[in-house]
Amino acid sequence: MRQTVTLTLSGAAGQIGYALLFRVASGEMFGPHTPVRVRMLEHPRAVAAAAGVAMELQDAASPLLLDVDVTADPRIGFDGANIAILVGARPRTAGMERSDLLEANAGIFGPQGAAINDVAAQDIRVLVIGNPANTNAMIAAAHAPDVPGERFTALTRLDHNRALAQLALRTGLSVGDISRVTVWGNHSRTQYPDLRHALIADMPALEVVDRAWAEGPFIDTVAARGGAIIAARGGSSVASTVSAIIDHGHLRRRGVPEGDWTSAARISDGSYGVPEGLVCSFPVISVDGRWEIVQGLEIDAFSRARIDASVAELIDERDAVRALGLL
Ligand code: NAX
Repeated sequence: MRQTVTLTLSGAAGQIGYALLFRVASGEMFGPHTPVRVRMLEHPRAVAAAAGVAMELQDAASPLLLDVDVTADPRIGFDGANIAILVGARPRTAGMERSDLLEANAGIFGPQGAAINDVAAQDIRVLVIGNPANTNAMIAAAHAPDVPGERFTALTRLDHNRALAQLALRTGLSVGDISRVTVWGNHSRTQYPDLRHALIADMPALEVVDRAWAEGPFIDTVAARGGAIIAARGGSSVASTVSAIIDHGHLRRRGVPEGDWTSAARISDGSYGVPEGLVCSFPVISVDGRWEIVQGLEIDAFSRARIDASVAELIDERDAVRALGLL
């Protein structure tokens, strides 16, 4: 048996939490030999539901599951956490202004960041799923001054996987033949799935698929995929999100295959002209468990405009949170 992992999952009674926890119990998340302690963090109104999920998790009778706790208190929930997956967020409801949404989420992610700072394990890694994921990750990081900023990421591997899937469907090849796809920017409709550096069966992607498709329908389909799934199944992506969370974790711990990279939103160090401090999706590789931005990619005028448009949205979100005095 390897060292144990303490996983704190916020929003654990929700759809993603319900799907994710059983893949943790089966060993898919941390491997078949890693015992896991699960801390379920929920809003007080959903603690009873979370307790029901905890009962089911116990009934999975997994030898990997050391123990399962449920709490509404972030200071208890993040105590000793090695991995925090922050799914619980305030969704936008009818009539809600964007500033109300940002304020409500800052009220969740600020205190959670502060609790992570004070009580999590030294090696804590934080992955934010709850939307607006990039800005929520930025807020959490800002409230955890003792935790290195690069430990906070927001999930864009789902967008990356969606881009791989579209390219595989278009070419009739396998996703295993595709590398070096990048998703830049915000996890929102402004994101930029970029094929400029992608390879398909070792050929430049833009020599395999036509440029007009890569610059139009491809981007639109990937960026609108979440909405298309809601329209088709009457609910947001759940199982594919969980797969992407697992991919993100595996790629960080085991490393990205040689010559490839993945996408993750992490705090910008100014790379590619993205203002420092914004949490932006970049091409990344994992070096000793740290996400490092792939450097030196050529950015042409088309890419520049697309990246800038998504970064402008991130700046807007940051400024709105600042104006509310929450950052
Ligand atoms: P659900 O509404 O099923 O679950 C959310 C859970 O969070 C609920 O159980 C709720 O009680 C809990 N919660 C609310 N406030 C909380 C707080 N302060 N502390 C702890 N828990 C709290 O939503 P679900 O389908 O699980 O999705 C959750 C979030 O993921 C949403 O914000 C959604 O927008 C986001 N997504 C992000 C994706 C990404 O790629 N980054 C893709 C999928 C998903 O849409």
